[in-house]
Amino acid sequence: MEKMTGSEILMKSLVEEGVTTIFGHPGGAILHAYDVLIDYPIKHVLCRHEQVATHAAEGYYKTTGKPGTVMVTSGPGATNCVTAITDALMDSMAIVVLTGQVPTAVMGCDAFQEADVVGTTRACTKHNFLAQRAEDIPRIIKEAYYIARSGRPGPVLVDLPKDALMGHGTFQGYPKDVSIRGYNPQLYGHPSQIKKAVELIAQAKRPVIYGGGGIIHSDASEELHEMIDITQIPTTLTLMGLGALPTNHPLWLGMLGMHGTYWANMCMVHCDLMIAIGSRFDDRITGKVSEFGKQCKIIHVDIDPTSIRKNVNVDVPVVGDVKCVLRELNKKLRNVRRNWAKDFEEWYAEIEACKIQHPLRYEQREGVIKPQYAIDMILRLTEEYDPIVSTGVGQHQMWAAQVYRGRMPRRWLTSGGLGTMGYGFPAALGAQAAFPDSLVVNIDGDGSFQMTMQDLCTLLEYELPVKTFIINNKYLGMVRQWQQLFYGQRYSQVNIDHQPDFVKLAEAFGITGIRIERPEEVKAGIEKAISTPGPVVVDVVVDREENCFPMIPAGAAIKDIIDVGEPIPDKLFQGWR
Ligand SMILES: Cc1ncc(C[n+]2csc(CCOP(=O)(O)OP(=O)(O)O)c2C)c(N)n1
Repeated sequence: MEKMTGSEILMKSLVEEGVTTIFGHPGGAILHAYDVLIDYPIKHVLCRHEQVATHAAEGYYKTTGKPGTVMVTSGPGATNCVTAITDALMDSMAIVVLTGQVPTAVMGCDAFQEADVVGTTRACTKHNFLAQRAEDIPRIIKEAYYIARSGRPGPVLVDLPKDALMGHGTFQGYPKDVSIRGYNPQLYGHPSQIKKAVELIAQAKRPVIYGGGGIIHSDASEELHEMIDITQIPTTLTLMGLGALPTNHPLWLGMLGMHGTYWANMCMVHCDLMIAIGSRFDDRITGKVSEFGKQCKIIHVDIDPTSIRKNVNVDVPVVGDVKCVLRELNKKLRNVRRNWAKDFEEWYAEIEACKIQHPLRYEQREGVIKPQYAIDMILRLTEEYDPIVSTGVGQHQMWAAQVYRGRMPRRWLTSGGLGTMGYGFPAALGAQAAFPDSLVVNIDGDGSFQMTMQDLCTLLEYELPVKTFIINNKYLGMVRQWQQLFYGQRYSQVNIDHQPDFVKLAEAFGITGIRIERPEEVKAGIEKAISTPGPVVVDVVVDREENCFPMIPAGAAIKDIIDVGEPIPDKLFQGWR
């Protein structure tokens, strides 16, 4: 049996695991692994910040379905990943983060660049490991990837002390199987729960399907289509679920939630059955929980048993992988004798009326570019390329989600659970590294972009032709909107009109920069960005004070949704006016 250093064992294990790309940034404690990396067939993308590397790994995972890998040094390298690791946990992203650590002998001694990374990330990883000896590494790596991608996907961290990397151990081969005591994600729904679910669906008069990111994670969009084909039930998706159903599907209701479509939200209020699939009843969806789903029965399909009845009481929980459960459900639903579409005629008519009364709308007048117009045009003009679209966090994100035109899963990258500004650009970078020939479009905010824009270098170095469109309102727009609506227009620390000249900034990085300032320039500017080879940054200067509607104010019930141009009811000011 071969003796090798821990670093060699690590690289061999990663290759065996099928890892072909690592996003990372080197440093003292992880130096040895970086030295060995050179000799292995793994592409390394050197990001300029560890948060970027980690979001990039999320983008890689979301677009490929294969866990993303990150490698960073101890202390500051590892702590710089924490925001993105938390982001990955909240959005169920399978990533494996390999962190260097000081030698075991000095751990706990305030050694240079020491941080208790296992302790720090306990609450923000699905699981974490400390690999104390070289020979533990293959088992730990195998388990790390297995845990990251199985069940409800999530981030796993492996802390690698320097002596474990530099020390020698016997490599007994990479394990073929994994068995982790107490960890057995359940794939198939319980037959009696499936039966109950089918009974409820068969009787429903006003049902709605509310799908989430779980559909994407379990590659179940085909099964979802099938369910809709059989039952003809109108379907809405959460921010994380976008792409699971083509947005031109006749039963597609648009996104639901705080800034979802008026009619999708109304369906949640007026339905008699809610079929939640791979979604977790986030507060951005439920609004005031005590008012949520009072009028209807609820079926909840989820692989994570701990998410069942966490926020909302449900009538029929089905624990299992969304794909497996939908297959089982579809098999049974096929046998239900019912004229579905006919039975739902009244329900469809009601939804249609609501849609006509409360459409998504904005008015593009002369002079100044409406952000919705710019975003709509970006998505329209890129549609034919079947682009991968990422966003930052804020108003631009919500507008992009409202008019998202994706027809396929794994093409939409956005930070849902944690809402991390600075996510869009690195996620796009990671996706482009996975799909160098795809069109990757990052719709960003001027505030969000400034959080991670240093990695423009990385695009150039690795020939990643990401097209970034900054929807530039010179404000932390979403916060300004809340201050305007709920804090009596007292704007506090939201003005960011002191900002770099984004065109010059791009040029300083060796990248094409384009500015679009007038409505009539929008179309040509976007087309130029798409046709220009290589990475491009487009500064789209938009109306500063546009607000994002519809909106369910935080803590309000869904029925209190505010549409475009409607006055904000007094009770929502909570005394601040
Ligand atoms: C890291 C981080 N810090 C703070 C926030 C709070 N926050 C949410 S939206 C927002 C403003 C976003 O501004 P910008 O990126 O310019 O987008 P806009 O809303 O103007 O479209 C802020 C500060 C956040 N979500 N993430």
